[in-house]
Amino acid sequence: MERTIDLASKAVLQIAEREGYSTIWDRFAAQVPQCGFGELGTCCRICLQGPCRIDPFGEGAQLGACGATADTIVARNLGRAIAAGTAAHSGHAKHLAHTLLRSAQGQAADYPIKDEAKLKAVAARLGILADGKAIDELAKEVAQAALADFSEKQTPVAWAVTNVTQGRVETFLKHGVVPTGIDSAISEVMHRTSYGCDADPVNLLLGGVKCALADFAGMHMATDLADILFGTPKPVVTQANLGVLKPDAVNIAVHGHNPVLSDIIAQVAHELDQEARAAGAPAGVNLVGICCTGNEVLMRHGIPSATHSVSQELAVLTGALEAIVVDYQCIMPGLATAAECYHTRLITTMPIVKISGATHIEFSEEKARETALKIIRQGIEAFKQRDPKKVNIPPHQSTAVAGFSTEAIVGALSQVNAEDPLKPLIDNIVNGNVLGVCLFAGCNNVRVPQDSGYIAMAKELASKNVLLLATGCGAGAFARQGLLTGDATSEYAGDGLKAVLTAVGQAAGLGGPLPLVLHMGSCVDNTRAADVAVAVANKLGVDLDRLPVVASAPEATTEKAIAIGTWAVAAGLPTHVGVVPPVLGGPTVAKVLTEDLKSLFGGYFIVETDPVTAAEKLLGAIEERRRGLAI
Ligand code: BF8
Ligand code: SF4
Repeated sequence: MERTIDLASKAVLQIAEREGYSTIWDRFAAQVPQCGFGELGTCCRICLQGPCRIDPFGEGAQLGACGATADTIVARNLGRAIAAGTAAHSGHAKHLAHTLLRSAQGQAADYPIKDEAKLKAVAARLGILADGKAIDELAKEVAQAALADFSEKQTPVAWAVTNVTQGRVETFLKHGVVPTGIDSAISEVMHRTSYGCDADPVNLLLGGVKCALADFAGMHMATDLADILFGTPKPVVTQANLGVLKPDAVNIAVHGHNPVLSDIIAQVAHELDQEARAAGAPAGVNLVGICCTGNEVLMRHGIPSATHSVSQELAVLTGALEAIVVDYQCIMPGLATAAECYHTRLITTMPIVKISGATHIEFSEEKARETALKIIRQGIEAFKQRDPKKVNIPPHQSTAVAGFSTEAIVGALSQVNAEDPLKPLIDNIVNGNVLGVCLFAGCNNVRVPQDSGYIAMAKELASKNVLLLATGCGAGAFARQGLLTGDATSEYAGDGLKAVLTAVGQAAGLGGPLPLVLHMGSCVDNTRAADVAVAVANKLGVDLDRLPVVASAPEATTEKAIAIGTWAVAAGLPTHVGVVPPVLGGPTVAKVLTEDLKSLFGGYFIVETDPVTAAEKLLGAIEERRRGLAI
C-alpha cells in the first residue's frame, strides 16, 4: 500500500529506507496481520480471568467467561475509549483553568489576560456578571467556574449546556445524557464498564454519549481559556510542510497540544536569535509546529507547520531538527528512537509525560519564560552537534491561510453585512450556492495513505459547493497539500461556493477568495465549528439535527477522535469515519451507532473507507437535510 501522497514525506521516507531507519510504517507492517478479535472489538481484558474472545464465525465461544456477550464487550471497550479521549481533552482544559486562576491571582506573571473581550463573552455565557469587576476578579470567577465543572454537582456541566441550542439540551435531558461533572462522567464510564456492572449494550452506549458530552465541554473550555490567555485567532498567512525547516537556522519544533507551553516558546524564541547566530546558525532560531500545539501557535502567531501526526518522526529524519519539545498527547515514543540517530534532543516537559531517551525539563507556569529560554538553549547547544552531511530538508512547502476562529469568520461575514453577519451565509445556504457544510477533523492513520482521504473527499465535496472547515491534523493535511489558499478555491470550488468565498474574501480585504478550507484550529477547536453551527441554528430557529451540516474524520486514529465523533453524533451531525472502528464484532452496537442513534439524536455514524463513496454519502445526508428544510 502507498504510505503517503505527500511529496515531502515521500522524500524523507526514501532517506529512511536508504539509511535503514524504521518509521511507523515499518513497525506497522511488522504488526500485520493484526489480531482479528482486537479489530472486531471482541477481546475483553477487563478482569483477570481474561482475555476472553468471541468467535466471529459462531463456531467457538460466544460468551466471555463471566457471560458477557460480544455486544457487551464491544460497547464496554468503546465506552472506555471515549472516557480516555475525554480525560485527555479535559485534562488539557483543566490545566488551562489552573493557569488562568494563577494568572488572576498574580502567581503567573507570564500569563496576562490577552483577550478581555473573550473573557467577558465567556463570563456572560456562564451567567457571571462583569459589572464593575476588575479583569483579574472576573478571570478568577471564570477559572473557578471551569474547575467547578469537573466535579459532580447538582447542576449540569455549564460548558456542555451553555454552548448548544436549547433543543439539544432538551434532547440530552430526555435521553439522560447530560453530564453533571466532567471528571465524574469519565469515572462513571470506568465504573459501569468494570467487572460485573453494565451489561446492556444500549445503556452502555448512552453512558458513552454522556461522557462524550463531557468531552465536548472540556474541549470548548480549552478553546475558551486559551483564547482568554493567548488571544482569539485572526486570519494569518504562513507556510506548511517539512520545507519550513531551514538549513541555516536552529530548528525547534513544538509538539503536543497545550499552548500553555508552546505559546510562551513562540513569544520568546527570537530573543535568542543572537545566541543561535553565535553558535553558527545565521538565520537564528526557527520555530515550527507539529500536531495540535503546532496549530495553536500557527493560529495565533503564524508559526509555520512542519508536519502532523503519522509523519512526526520524519521531521527528525531530515537531520535538521535540533529540538522537539513536547507536552502531551499524540507524541509517538518512536520519536526517541529517531532522535537517537541524529543530534536532535527530544525534550519532555510535563510530569505525566516522560519518554525513555528524552531529556526532561519540567515546565511550570511560575517560571514559564525562564524554562522556555532554557529549552531553546538546548536546541542551540544541539545545533553545534548537527552533522551537515545528514541534513536532507525536502523542498516542499505550501502557503496556508489559517486563523479562522468563530469570531474571525463572523468578522469576515460582517464585512458583507455589518447588521446581520450570519445572513449572507444563511442566504447562500438557502439559495443553494452553498449546499451544506462539512467539518473535517481528526488525525492521519498509518492504515490510510497519508492525506489521501482528506484530499479526495475535500475536492469532491467542494466541487459540489460544500463549504469546508477543518481542525487538527486534518487541517494540517490541507495546509500541506495547498488547500488552505484562495488559489485552491479558484481551482476546486463549484461555481456557487466560489462566488460566495470570493465575495466574502474581497469584502474582508483579502483581495481574492477565502481559502477552499477554513482552518479553525487544533482538535479542541472543533467546538469553534460547533459554535458556528449553533449560531446558524439559533438564527434559523431550528435545531442542529436539521442543518445541512456534516462531519468527517477520514483518517481518525486516537481515542480523542472517538470521543469527538460521538459528541458530533449527539449534536445531531451525520459523522463519517474513514477507518473502521473496532465495533463490527458487536452487531447491535454497530447498528445502534450507524442507524438507531439517528432516531434519538438526529446524528449517526457513517463508516466508509473509500473517500469518494464517503463524499457521496455525506452529500446524500446533506441533500436529505435540505429536503427536510424545504430548501
Ligand atoms: O488532538 S488530530 S493525531 S494531534 S488526536 Fe492527535 Fe489526531 Fe492529530 Fe491533536 Ni487531534
Ligand atoms: Fe472475560 Fe468477563 Fe473478565 Fe471480560 S470481564 S475478561 S469477558 S470474564
